[in-house]
Amino acid sequence: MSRFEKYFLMNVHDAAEYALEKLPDFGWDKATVQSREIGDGNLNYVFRVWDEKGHSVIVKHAGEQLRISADMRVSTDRNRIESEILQIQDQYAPGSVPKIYMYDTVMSACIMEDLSDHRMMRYAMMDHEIFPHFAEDITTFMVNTLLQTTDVTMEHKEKKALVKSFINPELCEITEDLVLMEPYNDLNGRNLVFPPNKEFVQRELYDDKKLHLEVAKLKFQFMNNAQALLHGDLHTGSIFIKPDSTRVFDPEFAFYGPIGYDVGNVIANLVFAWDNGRAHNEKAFCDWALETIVQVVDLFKEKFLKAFDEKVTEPMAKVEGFKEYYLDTVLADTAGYAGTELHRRTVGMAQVKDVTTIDDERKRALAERINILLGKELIMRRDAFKTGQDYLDALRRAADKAREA
Ligand code: SR1
Ligand code: MG
Repeated sequence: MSRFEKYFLMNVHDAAEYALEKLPDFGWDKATVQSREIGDGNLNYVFRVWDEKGHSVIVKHAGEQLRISADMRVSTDRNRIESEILQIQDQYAPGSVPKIYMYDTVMSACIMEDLSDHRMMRYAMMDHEIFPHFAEDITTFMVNTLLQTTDVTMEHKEKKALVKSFINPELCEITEDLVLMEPYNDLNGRNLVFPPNKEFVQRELYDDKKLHLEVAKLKFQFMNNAQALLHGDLHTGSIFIKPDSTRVFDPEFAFYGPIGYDVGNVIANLVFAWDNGRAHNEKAFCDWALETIVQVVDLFKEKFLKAFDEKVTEPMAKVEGFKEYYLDTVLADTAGYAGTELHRRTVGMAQVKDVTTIDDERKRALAERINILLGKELIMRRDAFKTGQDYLDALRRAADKAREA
C-alpha cells in the first residue's frame, strides 16, 4: 500500500518519494533524485524535486496550519482549487501558467512544471531588473482569463457551475479580513505599523470615517459581484518572470469576484517596486515601473474592448453602450482595489519586502506615507481613474503631499 493514501504533512524526503511514485513515467534517474523546500509564501510548502539527468518538478503541498501563523487554519481544499484554476487559465491563456502534471485531493498536493529558469518577479524587481514585455504579457493574461470566464462570454449555466466549484470561503475570508477590514480598524490586533508612521496611520486610516464607508462598499462588492474567475492574489510574488516569459502561479485564492481586484493588485504591487527603486535612487528602474503602470492600465482597456467585440455572445451585453459601461465599472474597481492593496501591504500583517527591506528609516516612512495617500485617493475617487496617466498624476500628488506630512 502506498504511504500517500492518507494525508500527512510531507517533508523533503516524502516529497521526493511522492514525485517518483506519482509520476512513474517522468524518466526519473532514481539514484540521483534530490529534493529541497523552496517555499517562502505565507501558506504552503513548495518542494523542488530534481535528478542529475535534467528532470525536475515542483511539488506544492498544503499544510493544515498556515506558515504565516500556526493559529490560522484553512481548508487544504485550496490545493484542488489552485490545480483546477491553473488548468482553466492554461486553456484561456495558453503558456501563461505552469503546467499541472497531477493533483491529489488526499495529500492536498499537486505536481507542476518547474520554472526555475524564471525568477520571482518581486525579488527580481528588488534587484531593479526591468521586464519590457511584462505589461503586454500580464494584460493578455488578465483579459483572456477574466473576460472569458464572465457571463458576458460564457454560457450562463456553465459559468454558474464554475462559481460553485470555486466557492472558496476560507481563503476569501482571509482577504475580507486582511485586505478589506483590518487596515482600517486593526480589529484583530495583528496589524504591523512602522513606528515612525504610527500617528499618520491613526489619522489617515483608522480615523477617516469617509474612507471606511468607501472601503465597506468595496468589501461587499468583493463578496457579492461574482463577475469573473479571479486569480485572487495577483501580486508580484505570484509571478515568475524572465525577459521573454511571464508565468502566473499560486492562484489558491481563486474565486468568482470583481475583475478589478486582480488588475488593482498588479498595479499596487508595481507601486511597491517603484517605492523600492526610489529609495535606492534607481532612476531607470523607476521610469520603467511608472511606464509599466501606465501600460498595464491602457493595454488592459484596449485588449478588453477588443476581446469584448470578438468574444461576447450574450445579446444584452451587445446592447449599445453596455461595453463602455461595463469597462467603466471594472476600471473603478481596479482603482479601489489597488488602493486597498496599497493599504493592507503597508499596515496589515502580510507586508511586502519591497518596502520592509528599505533600511533607511526616513525613506521607508516616506514610501509608506506615499502608499497610504495614493491608496486613499484611488479609493475615494475611483470613478475618476480611467487611464494609466491618471495613476501617475495621483502618485505625484501623493508623493508631494507625503513629503509635507
Ligand atoms: C494569511 S495569508 C496572508 C497573505 O498571503 C497571501 O499571499 C495572501 O496575499 C494573503 O492575504
Ligand atoms: Mg501566495
